[in-house]
Amino acid sequence: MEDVAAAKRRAGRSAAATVDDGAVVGLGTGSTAAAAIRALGDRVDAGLDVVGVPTSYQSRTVAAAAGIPLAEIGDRDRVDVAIDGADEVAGGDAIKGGGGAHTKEKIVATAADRVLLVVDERKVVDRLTAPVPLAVVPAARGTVATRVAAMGGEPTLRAAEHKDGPVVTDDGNLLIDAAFGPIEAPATLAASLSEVPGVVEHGLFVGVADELHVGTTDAVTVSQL
Ligand code: A5P
Repeated sequence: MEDVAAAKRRAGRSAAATVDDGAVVGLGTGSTAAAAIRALGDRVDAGLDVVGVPTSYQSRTVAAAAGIPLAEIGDRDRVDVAIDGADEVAGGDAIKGGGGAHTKEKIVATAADRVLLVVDERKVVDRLTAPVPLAVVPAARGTVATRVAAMGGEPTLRAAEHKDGPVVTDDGNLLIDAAFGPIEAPATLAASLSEVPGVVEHGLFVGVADELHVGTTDAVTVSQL
């Protein structure tokens, strides 16, 4: 586990090192994005001038503790660079939303000139296979589950771990994890999921990322996507 944590820190530091002075930086959610945020905070301590745009309660908290000046995406129309983690990455596509923050993560990433994904090597796969998180309006939880099943998926309402009942996102939505097995055509599935009434956002990020920073136990590899 310590190896994985070190790999995440390496990926985070690598992405944070590319941020230019004066940049507006989208701050992703999750443990690897948090490593990047802390590394960016170290650069702010050393004099870097940036504004961070958080994607969740968690990233706002980590960034504030790291001393990064913050703005809200609702007050911005663009971002210079977004740094975020992923649950799986295959080529230029990713599945996000393991932390339930993919709606705001997608808003921020698609407003960014450059999107850097930071992952440890376990996340890199040949084909996306993980369940696709869906942020769902609470009243649509039944109808969305039915539509997912009709599309050949297996829907699971995400249960909270330290609360009875479901996870409720920062935006007040529920999460349905939709398992489709290996995804042959991510863009086609993404388009279909976007059409389901009550789905606020799905966790397929198709062609959104520009650069991938993969941390291993002793190195980082950076590739253009
Ligand atoms: C948050 O909703 C997610 O998109 C995360 O970015 C993703 O789950 C990766 O998190 P870890 O870096 O903690 O694995």
